[in-house]
Order: sequence, then structure tokens, then C-alpha cells
Amino acid sequence: MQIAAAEVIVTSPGRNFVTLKITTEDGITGLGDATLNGRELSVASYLTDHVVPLLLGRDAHRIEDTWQYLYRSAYWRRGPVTMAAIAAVDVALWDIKAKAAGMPLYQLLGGASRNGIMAYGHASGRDLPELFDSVRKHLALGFRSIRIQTSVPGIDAVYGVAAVTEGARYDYEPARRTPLPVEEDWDTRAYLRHLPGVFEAVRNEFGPELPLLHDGHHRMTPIQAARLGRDLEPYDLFWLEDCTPAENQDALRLVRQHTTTPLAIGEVFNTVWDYQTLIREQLIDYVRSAVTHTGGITAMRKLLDFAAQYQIKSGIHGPTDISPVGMAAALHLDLAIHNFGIQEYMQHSPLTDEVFRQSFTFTDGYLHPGEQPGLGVELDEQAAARFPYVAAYLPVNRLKDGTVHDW
Ligand code: GCO
Ligand code: MG
Repeated sequence: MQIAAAEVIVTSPGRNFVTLKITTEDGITGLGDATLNGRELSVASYLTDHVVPLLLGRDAHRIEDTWQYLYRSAYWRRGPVTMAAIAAVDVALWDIKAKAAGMPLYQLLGGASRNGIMAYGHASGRDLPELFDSVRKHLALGFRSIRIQTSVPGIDAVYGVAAVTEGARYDYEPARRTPLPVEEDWDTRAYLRHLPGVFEAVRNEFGPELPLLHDGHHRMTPIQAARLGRDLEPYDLFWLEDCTPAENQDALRLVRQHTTTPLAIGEVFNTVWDYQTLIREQLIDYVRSAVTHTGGITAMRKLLDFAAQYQIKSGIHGPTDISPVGMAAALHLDLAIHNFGIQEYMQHSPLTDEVFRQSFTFTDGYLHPGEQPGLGVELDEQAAARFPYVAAYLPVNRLKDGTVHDW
């Protein structure tokens, strides 16, 4: 089954998405997500200029071989641009294979290991009343696990706190359509003082059972993260995410020595190699990689199988900068693997849903990829063409004295 065409579609229904569409000689199409938030056009160019010419005429069924061919022929290993491009090809080929088989993709991955996929949503607020309202709104939407982010007194703009944006069903998007990145500010001591009280208030209001999560977004040093993990222990977090800058794997050893709060890491990683120490030494509890940024289903399956040997579970990245195509790929994998943990689900805007027609469902806290052959997502190209690319940047963060900091 030869690949007859491959094309990159960049569209911006509310936010930017990059999609690879592969068509076989007998007219089967497959989609892959290649969206790298804030750096979208680099992956579009990598695919169009360097990958599409290599795909034409290849056998669409040879997924592993194509993965290895693209990875090894690039020579320059790893990196988000390369791995997002390879992921898009990989997922599009899995979509094609499953459509050709007449089955939803999860069936080709071994079939369902569970009935539904527990999802967590993002609650946030500038103060406790606003945060409680946001938690209630998420409970009303059906979420049974909730991430908690709040403003910190003395800091003007903080990652993860919703700003109301046009067309967003709920309202957090770090990339802004501004000519330069927006600048946020940061003070770790103020954050460390404030956050435990927020979790105490949330537990008092919503009780002990609700699974609660928090994202530290790489902003702490190892010893600061250790303190936060310890201070949050009474509130029984499902996980503390990205507590330290993720590229320093050794940092997590120190954090682990001080706290039993479960740790999740990896949304900025893109290969199994980034987890070598973390998994082998059991320094984390959840793997946060996105299918879209980590080489697709083929590579994620290997990564999660490695993690499973150490009782480490999945927590696949699913913000709105992962397109519905990337989300669907994650859901098929979530349903099939044994060591599933939780799935992030922010929900796309109605505008995004106009362009990407999805068959996955969200009922009573659980996602399901649906029973359509393939991934179950179709791209309406006419609708996509109505929303041309708009440059958008992720923020930068500065300490009070002006020093650039992780945001
Ligand atoms: C998360 C992430 C995102 C990232 C975003 C950057 O946990 O969902 O931290 O919110 O900031 O994906 O593009
Ligand atoms: Mg995160």
C-alpha cells in the first residue's frame, strides 16, 4: 500500500495546529498531529521540506521501518522539532493501518484494557472564591479529577491561571497572539508560602476523595521542590508535576528523599532517553510525554512499556496545544496499555471542533476514543482554510529583579 501523497496543513481555529495528512494509492488517508506550540512553522517546514519527499512511494504498512528510517537518517538525534515530525508520520500511518483493518486503532494496540479513560481538567482562580467556582464548574462538566492552579499574592501574572479568551470553552492558553512574548513575574518564596494553604482550603471545601493535581511548571530548585512536596503531603495530591527543570534528571533524586508526594514529569521530553535515570531509579510516578512530541504511538508504547517494569504509569500530556488528532492518538494508547494512570483533558474550543471532527467522547469523567476505524478524527480542509496561521508566543517569566526564570 504505497504512499501517494503527503501534505502539511497549518490552521488556526482559535489557536495554531499543524497536521500531516498522508494519502495512500488506494485513497486511504491518515492524520498526524505535529503541533509544537509557539514554534509551529519549524515543524511544518521540517515535514514539507525534509520528510514528505522521503515518504512518497514508501509502503504505508511499514510503520516501525519508517520510524527508524526517519530517526536514523536525520542523524541529528532527538529534539522537539524532529520528534514531532516523526510523531506526525507515525500516527498518520497508524491511522491508515487501522482504517485499512476496519478497526479503531486501540484494537491494533492489543484491545481495550479498561472501559474508559479517567481524565483531569484544569481549575484555576485568582483567589479562593474564583478557584472554588472553577472547581465546581469542572465537576459540573463531569470531571472527577482536577488540577489546581492559583494566583499568588504579590505576583501579577502566573502560569496556569485562566484569562478569559474569545471562543475558549474554558479559558487557559499560554500562547498569546502578541508580537512579542508576554512577560510574567515570579517569586518562589511567595509561591511556597501560599500554595499549601490553597490546598488545605480546597480539601476543606471539596473533601478528601477528589483527586487533586498541581503543576509546578519547572520553576523550583530541587530543595524548593522537596519542601513543597513535603508541605503538600497532608492534602494527598494525585501528583505534583514538573516540580524542577526537567532536563536535570538527578534533581528528582533529592526531591524523592524528602517527600512521598507522587511526581509526574516529561511534557517537554521527546524520547525514552530523557527518562533513563528517572525510570530506572524510580524517581517519578507518572510519564507526562505527549504522543505528539515523543515520536508517536510507536515510541510512546516502548517508553510506557519500559515505565511499566517499574510500576510507573502514564499521564499523557493533553493541553489544547495538542490537536484533536494528537488527543485521539493518546486516547487509543491510554485504552490499550496496562499501566494507564490518568489523561489530561482541557477540551478544545468550539472553533477547533469545527475544523477537527472527533468521535471521542467524555462521559462522567471518562474519555473514550470511540469505535470509528482509525483514530476517529477527520479534518475539514475547507473549514481549516478559513483560519490561516497567526503567530503566537509562549510567555517568558522574570524574577522581581528582572532575571529571566522558567515560566
Ligand atoms: C500542561 C502544560 C501546558 C504547557 C503547554 C505549553 O500541564 O498542560 O504545562 O499547559 O504549558 O502545553 O504549550
Ligand atoms: Mg504541565
